[in-house]
Amino acid sequence: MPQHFKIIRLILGDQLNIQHTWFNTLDPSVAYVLMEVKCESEYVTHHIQKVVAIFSAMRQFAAVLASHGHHVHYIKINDPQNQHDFCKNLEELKAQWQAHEIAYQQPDEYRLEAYFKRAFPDITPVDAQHFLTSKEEFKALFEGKKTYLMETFYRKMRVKHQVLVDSANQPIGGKWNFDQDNRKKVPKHHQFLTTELKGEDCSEVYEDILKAKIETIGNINPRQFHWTTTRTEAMELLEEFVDKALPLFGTLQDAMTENHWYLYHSRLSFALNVKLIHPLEVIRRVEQAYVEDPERYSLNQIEGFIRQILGWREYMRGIYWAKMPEFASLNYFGNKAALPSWFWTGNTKMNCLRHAIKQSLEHAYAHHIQRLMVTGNFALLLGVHPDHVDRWYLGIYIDAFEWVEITNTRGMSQFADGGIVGSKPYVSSAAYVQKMSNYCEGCSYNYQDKFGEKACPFNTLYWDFYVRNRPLLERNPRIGMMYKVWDKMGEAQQQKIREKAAFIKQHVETL
Ligand code: FAD
Ligand code: DLZ
Repeated sequence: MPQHFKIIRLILGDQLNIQHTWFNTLDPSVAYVLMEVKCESEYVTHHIQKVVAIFSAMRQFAAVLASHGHHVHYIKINDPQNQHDFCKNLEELKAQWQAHEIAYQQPDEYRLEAYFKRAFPDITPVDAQHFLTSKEEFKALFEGKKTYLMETFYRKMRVKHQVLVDSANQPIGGKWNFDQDNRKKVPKHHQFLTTELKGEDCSEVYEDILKAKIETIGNINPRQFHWTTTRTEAMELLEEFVDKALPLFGTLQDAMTENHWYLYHSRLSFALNVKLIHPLEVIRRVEQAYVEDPERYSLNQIEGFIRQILGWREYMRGIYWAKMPEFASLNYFGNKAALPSWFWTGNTKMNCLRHAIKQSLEHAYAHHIQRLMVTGNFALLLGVHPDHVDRWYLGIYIDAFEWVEITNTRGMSQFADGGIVGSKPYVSSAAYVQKMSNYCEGCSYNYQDKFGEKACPFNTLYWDFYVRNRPLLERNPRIGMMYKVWDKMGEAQQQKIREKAAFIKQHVETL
């Protein structure tokens, strides 16, 4: 008996939101469609763990929907009838089922929004029911302003969602921000309290990806796959985080160490970004921990964590929709260099970069400060074209979806937006890495040296960055001081820095 459905509802790989109102009623005239398509797997070279995580999460989500009684049609990557194009597959099913309506949820990426608008000009997408700010709301907040500070936005969000505020809408604890308590290094001999989630076997998905010959980067152990790919696992991860990591999250959120790959970070970004879990669920759970046990969960831990999700995550999405598509081609400094080839192997003598890159290849993960102050910092100091930097970040990280990747990379990290996201570039010499990590201890380079053979390349490139970008940065009130220091340095030292920087750039492949 041929099947007939009146309505086809598409679910994208990052729309695995079981709490969506679409699923509130069982309707035999509706078929839900998920599809693994090559165009999504190949618009950038993804980390193998990212593709496995997405396919695995999609397949399990489809099974949950079916177990609830919904009709689900799932197209796998190697299915012979798969045309590897959302619209072609949908049109074919529409004809086959004699359906008269296609529906889809608002995609998170501009690229896909444009594609669906072109293909289905008469269809209005439904809300994905995940974010806490609408695109229109954020656009209105931004209207007529060159910048709109994250801090201003975050405070509005605290009040709007009544998070950590009292009855007069003032911040609990008397302050909106506890950042100054949150910049500690990992103490020597620190025993980490966090543990790994036990891995699952993902060999079947992995074999399918190999068979489809999808080009990927990075490593995987398909029998011990530890990323959360179901809502149940995401809820477990949240509980584990609250129990083991939250008590120290804030204190050590900027710290880096060779001894642990995620320290006290939550690893919830993938589950959040594919919508297995809702941001308010996470925020409310963390708030509850504080209310129940304020001694164990001090306010700097709680506020520091909530700021990331209620503040940064929503803010980045707002910037994305307010500034795309122009944002994707911004290159404030006119940078042109390529990324060194060791960004794909980690084979460099610079210990911080070696560790952050090898860890990214191993786990498809690095935490915020590794991304910002190690790899991102180095790329900016070297003058790498932001397109190359974006592609690397969009490919390598498990949680990388353009709306949150490009705003963090091109905006916050590379300052290619000239100051929309941040008020000054996040660059530093070796001093920052030394202060916040144990990377410099085992390094072939000397973090205190600027010119010698063993001088840390960050030190020279740091000055080179400021000097070559002087016309663009000198008038920035947060930076002007740097040029005073440079001018006082004296010609001989300045010349040495220029020569050393030129040497480093010429020999970057062998660093
Ligand atoms: P935690 O440290 O435990 O933080 C909790 C949650 O807060 C995260 O899961 C995430 O949802 C949110 N969050 C924290 N910082 C940010 C931020 N700056 N922007 C948006 N949300 C934030 N995050 C992504 O989700 N996808 C990306 O592609 C991505 N690319 C980045 C690129 C660069 C250059 C930088 C500097 C940061 C990037 N981030 C990105 C932000 C951040 O690094 C990751 O969200 C975080 O490392 C994920 O790990 P976690 O879940 O353990 O985070
Ligand atoms: C990232 C990704 C990958 C690798 N593969 C698929 C896929 O085969 N099918 C799918 O529906 N989604 C996939 N995704 C996630 C999409 O790229 C994501 O939905 C868009 O980036 C919109 O945010």
